[in-house]
Amino acid sequence: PLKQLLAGAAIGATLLGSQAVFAADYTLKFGHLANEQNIWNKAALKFKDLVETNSDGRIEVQVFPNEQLGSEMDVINSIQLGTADMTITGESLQNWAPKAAMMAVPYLFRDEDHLRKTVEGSVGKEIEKQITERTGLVPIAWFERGPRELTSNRPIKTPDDLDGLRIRVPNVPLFVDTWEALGARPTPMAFSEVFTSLQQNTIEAQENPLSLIESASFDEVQKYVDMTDHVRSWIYVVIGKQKLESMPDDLQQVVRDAASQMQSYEEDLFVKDQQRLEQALKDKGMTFVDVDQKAFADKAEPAVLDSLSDEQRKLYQEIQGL
Ligand code: 2Q2
Repeated sequence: PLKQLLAGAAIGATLLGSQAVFAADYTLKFGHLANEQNIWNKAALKFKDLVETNSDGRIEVQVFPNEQLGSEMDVINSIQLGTADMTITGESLQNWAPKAAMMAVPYLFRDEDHLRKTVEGSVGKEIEKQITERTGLVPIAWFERGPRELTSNRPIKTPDDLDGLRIRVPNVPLFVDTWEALGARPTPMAFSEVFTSLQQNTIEAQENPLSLIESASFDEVQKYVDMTDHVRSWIYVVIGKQKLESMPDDLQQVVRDAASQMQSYEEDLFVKDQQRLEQALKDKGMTFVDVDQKAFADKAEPAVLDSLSDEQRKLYQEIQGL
C-alpha cells in the first residue's frame, strides 16, 4: 500500500508539474452576447488566436458567446470584480460614464464617415477616458455597427403607428426616454431574455442592428423589420484595467497589437456582412418596411435634447459640428 501511495503521489506530482509547465500565466475570459457565427465572435476568436500565438502561450483567451458569461451588465460587473476580463459593450456604459451615451444618440450620426470622425477624434478620446476612469474598463478596439432597426409583428411606418407598442430596449436610459417620446412603451431588458419575451408576448417589439436580429433568430418571433435607421453607433471591446496592468509590458503590448489587428479584421467582415444581411433575413421570412425616417427623427429630437445633461448636450453639439 505504501508503494502504491508513493506511486500515486509521484503521478500527482508529475501531473502538477506538467500543468505548471504548460498552463498559461494569464487567462482572459472574454464573454459577449452574439452567437457563434456572428462577426463579433469571429473577431473574438481572431483575437484569441493572435494573443495565444504571439504570447507563446503565456496568455490563454477563452471566448464565451451567447451571454454564456452572463448578460452585458453582468459581465461588466464581473470584470469589475475580477471574475471575467473582456467584453463587447457600448452605450450601456452610460449607466456609469455619461459620456458613453454619445456613442448611440438617436439620429445624431449622418453617415459612417461622421461616426468615424467622432470615434477617432477628440470626442472619442474623451469618451474612452471617462469609461476607463468610471468603470475600470479599458477600450482596446472599436467596431462600427449597422444602424438599429425596429422589429415588430405589425408594420410600423410612422411614430403614430407605435401607439403604445411594448418594446424592449437595452439598459440605456436615453433609449427609454426616446421611445417613450415617440409613443411606444419601452422596457429595459437583457438581450438573452428578448427572444422568450417576444415569444410569450410580454413585449411586442425590439430594436437592434440586422446583425443581432439574425444572431438571436428574431425572425422566428418577429415578422417585420421597420427600417427606422434610428441609431448609428459603434461598440468597444474592453478589458479590465487591473487585469491588463497585472501583465508585464511585453504581454500588454501583445494584447494591444492583437486588439488593433482584430479591429481591422472585423471591419472587413462588417462590410461584407452588411451586404448580406437584408437578403438573409428576407430569406428567413421577414418583411422589410419603408419608414418615414424624417417623422421619427423630428419627433425624437426634442426628447433626445431634453434627456441629455448639459455636459452631454455640449458633446452633442460638438459632434453635430464635425
Ligand atoms: O440590444 C442590445 O442588447 C445590444 O444591441 C445593445 O445595443 C448593446 O448591448 C448596447 O446597449 C451596448 O452597450
